[in-house]
Amino acid sequence: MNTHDPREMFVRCPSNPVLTAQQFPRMVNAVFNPGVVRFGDDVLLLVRVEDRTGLSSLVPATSRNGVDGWTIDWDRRMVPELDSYAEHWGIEDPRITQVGDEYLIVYTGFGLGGPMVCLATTTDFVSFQRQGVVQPPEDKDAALFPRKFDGRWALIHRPAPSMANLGAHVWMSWSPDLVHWGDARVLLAARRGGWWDANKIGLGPPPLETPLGWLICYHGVRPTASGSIYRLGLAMLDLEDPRRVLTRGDEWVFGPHAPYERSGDVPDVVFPCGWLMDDDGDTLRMYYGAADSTIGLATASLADLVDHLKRHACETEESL
Ligand code: BMA
Repeated sequence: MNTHDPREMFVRCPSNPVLTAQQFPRMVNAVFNPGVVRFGDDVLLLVRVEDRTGLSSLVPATSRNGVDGWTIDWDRRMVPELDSYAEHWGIEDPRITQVGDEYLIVYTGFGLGGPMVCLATTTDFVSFQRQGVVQPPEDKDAALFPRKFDGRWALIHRPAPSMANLGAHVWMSWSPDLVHWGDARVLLAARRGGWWDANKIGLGPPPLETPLGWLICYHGVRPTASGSIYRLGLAMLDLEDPRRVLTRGDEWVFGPHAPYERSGDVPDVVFPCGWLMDDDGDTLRMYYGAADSTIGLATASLADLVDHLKRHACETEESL
């Protein structure tokens, strides 16, 4: 087994996993892949909760310090519209972008045609206004930027090709109104061959605005003889034109090592859907699903991540 290396940039919270199914008021199977925002004085996780039907809903959990003392608002959960086409088999993996007082929740609807990208909005995490399907199946791993560029919203997403051997890449699409989408193009391509992020990649948390650009964290899925390994890498996009990839790292920066990441419903998975910048402007807290079973928290210094990206900028054409 790979053991922990103290040189890793993301440091796991000593009380990991910070949230488990046992803390929920109902018997549920797994809690994972939460969207994350600051809400009032609290950290709010919009947790993907898979109950014992196998289907998922999204449940808000709040905590003052983002580590413990969670209040789980079972009654305020976003319940899938099981009689709809788009959410017939549940709702999953929310990524939340705050715009003014509004929260734009981009989530996966597990619908009759497969996974698709859906949008809901809320101001209070009590009532959720569904805005419909924004990318048809199969498509997932999507999030919005918090501001428009030249009057257009930008969405990062990951359509799945019908020919899997051609690779599943990260795309960007544009919309004037969050309803009509187009100008789609590949933003980051899955690499090929032996790379950790060969063949299939997808966005993690929403893009993070930094003075140097939009920091992107994405997962790479490496198939092995005993299943897939989900690991995380970084890229930086141009601040004013996020279609421009300034830097893409060569190495992964976080992968499954801890026992709760290495075993669970889906072993060897770390899957973040949200991160938060602390008031110091440097401490980045990443919340992630661990082995599709529990929620972990890992912290990194933004300065360290940026420095790592510079030192590990991939120069080969395979990064494009
Ligand atoms: C992805 C998504 C995630 C899940 C991951 C690992 O395709 O469906 O919800 O955490 O697989 O199983």
